[in-house]
Amino acid sequence: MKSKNLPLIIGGIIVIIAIIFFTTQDKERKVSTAEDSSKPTRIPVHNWSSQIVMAHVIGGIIQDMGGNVEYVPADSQAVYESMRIGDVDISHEVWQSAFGKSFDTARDKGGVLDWGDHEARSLEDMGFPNWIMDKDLCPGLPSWEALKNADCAAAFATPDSGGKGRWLEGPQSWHGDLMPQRMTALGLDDLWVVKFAGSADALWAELAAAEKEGRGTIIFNWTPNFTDGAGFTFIDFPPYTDGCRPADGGDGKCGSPDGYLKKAVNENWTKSHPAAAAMFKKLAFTTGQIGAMAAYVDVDKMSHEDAAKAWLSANEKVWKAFQ
Ligand code: TMO
Repeated sequence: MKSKNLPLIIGGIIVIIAIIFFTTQDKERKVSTAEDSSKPTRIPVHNWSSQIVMAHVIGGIIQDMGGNVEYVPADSQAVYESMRIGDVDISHEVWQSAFGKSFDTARDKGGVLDWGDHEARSLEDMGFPNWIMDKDLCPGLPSWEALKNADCAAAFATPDSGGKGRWLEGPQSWHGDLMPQRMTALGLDDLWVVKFAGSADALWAELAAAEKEGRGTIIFNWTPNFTDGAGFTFIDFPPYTDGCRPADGGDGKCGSPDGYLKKAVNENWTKSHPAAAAMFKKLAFTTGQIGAMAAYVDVDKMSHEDAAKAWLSANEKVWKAFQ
């Protein structure tokens, strides 16, 4: 009798051990997420595609963990002070060239923490589509010294540029007068003028228009972006060194840094939302991943929300590893 029941008893014990094992595993996972306040994590939204898509990607990851999120439209310079005083909780694309100074200021005042870098490095600078070199519109590019040539400048004139060559800068909210200052410092302003685009979309429209018209164009652009690998070259300016910019006391004769792409957080949020904070610290995207987020919008013309959903479903292994 006894020996007949033995397999049943052993089987029963195994099942009970398995149930205990899996329920405690599950509990452990839920407990860490349940530590987080149900207050929404406030994620800032700026005015370029990868940043907006990544906001929704991160929001989606936090929601998957059981958390709540809110998207807050924010100025891309003022956001660091907003984060410091707790009006937004995180910043997921701190670009060194454009925002390093504002980030440093907020961090040094206290209340903002450096939460680590993405895997991608960043560059934000003036450049041009490669067909301009194929057409030889400005011999000597990508060296900035090619811009000293009057024939080169003339090939980059537009109706609003007063006969000078035009640099189409991004919106002035990104880095103020950095490019006009650089143009003057390098002695290029007799031949060239800076105009500001109203939006990132205006930059991409300019690329298409210039190609159609067969005229030169120099625009502000950055990497990681959807233009990576699509035939865009950044101009080689004199190298960046710490302090070379007028805002930092320098003479302004320098290009942009080979920069970091950083994450930052409000310190109190890391205490109220420890599970989301641990995930966000681990989160680090590559150049290819960030370029793909932008391409869903700027190439495939998806909405930012749909782009984030598409990215999340195509890259589940990537983001599950951060949780
Ligand atoms: C901050 N940006 C990526 C537009 O240079």
